[in-house]
Amino acid sequence: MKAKSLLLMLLFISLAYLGMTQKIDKKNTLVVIKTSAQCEMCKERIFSELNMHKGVKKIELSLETQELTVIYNGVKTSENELREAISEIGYSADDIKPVKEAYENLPKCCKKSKDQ
Ligand SMILES: [Cu+2]
Repeated sequence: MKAKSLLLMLLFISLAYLGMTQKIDKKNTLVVIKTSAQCEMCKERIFSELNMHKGVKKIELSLETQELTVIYNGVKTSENELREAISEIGYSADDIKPVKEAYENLPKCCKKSKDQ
């Protein structure tokens, strides 16, 4: 009887723990997005946009690989919302194309090399 209740307690504890870790994961979701960022100016533009975006916690961008890493709260936003936000300021985000007007307004050095 005693062993049974101990086992039951253990089960409850592990279930509660599992629920907790899942919540923590969802609130700290990581995504890597391939962008069309070309230079430091692009980096600044993307950072200032995403820093205002709800749920965004941490951003990193490598200009060498053009890969943007974002840690975000998956309850407040989603990877597709992030991609949309990037496309709205003129950059491609994975297979989402940049919004045309925004892209055209970018300085020449920030456009894709084929358009320079
Ligand atoms: Cu640029």
